[in-house]
Amino acid sequence: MAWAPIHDQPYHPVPYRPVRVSADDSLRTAAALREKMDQRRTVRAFSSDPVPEQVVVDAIAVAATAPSGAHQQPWTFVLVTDPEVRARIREAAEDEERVSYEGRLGDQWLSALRPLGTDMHKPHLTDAPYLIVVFEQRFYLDGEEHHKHYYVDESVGIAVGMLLTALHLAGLAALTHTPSPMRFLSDVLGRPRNEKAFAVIPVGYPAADAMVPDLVRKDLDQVIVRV
Ligand code: IYR
Repeated sequence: MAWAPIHDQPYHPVPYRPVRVSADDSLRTAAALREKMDQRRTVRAFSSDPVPEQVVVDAIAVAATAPSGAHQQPWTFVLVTDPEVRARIREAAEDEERVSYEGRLGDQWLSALRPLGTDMHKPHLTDAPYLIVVFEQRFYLDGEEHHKHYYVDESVGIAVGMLLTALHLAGLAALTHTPSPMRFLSDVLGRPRNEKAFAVIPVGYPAADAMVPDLVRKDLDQVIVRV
């Protein structure tokens, strides 16, 4: 069945009968995934080595399976490869970041960022072979008619999480970059007025000399509360 806007569609249930996975297989799969995902790191230094585009397209396809408010799938993934467009994005992002790092962020925010070693320079925006610019669709635009989308941030956040997972499992590195403000992305990429930039995700292989901060994840007993 082809996609159509979901508003005004009737409820049409169909059977869902996935094969039951044995407890042993579940345990094995979950433990392996846990170990693999614990190796994911946010990378800020990318190699310009080429990456098969289909890997990135498949990862975006994974993201687009995310659950969403009222199944409205309120996302657009702009896959940017054009070096000129990437250069324009970098220039505009660095202009904003300069203002941020030179005062807009404030002392508390700057000290929160210190362990990450970030600054106003964003070479990843031109070094990584792909930028995925994620836009959230605040509403559906049908001619002049607006249809509000629900739980847009939650939906797009889940989709981005799935995107980062898929990219990592496919052997690629990524960075969740949120230049602020992000308005310039709509202008540079010519996006319609129902869309708002959510994140810029450079994707590629890490640079051969990539370094990451020595960060420690919380223990599980700090993040799980059993009731
Ligand atoms: N957007 C800025 C600052 C920044 C903010 C947070 I919160 C981070 O986790 C990392 C960076 C930048 O990209 O440098």
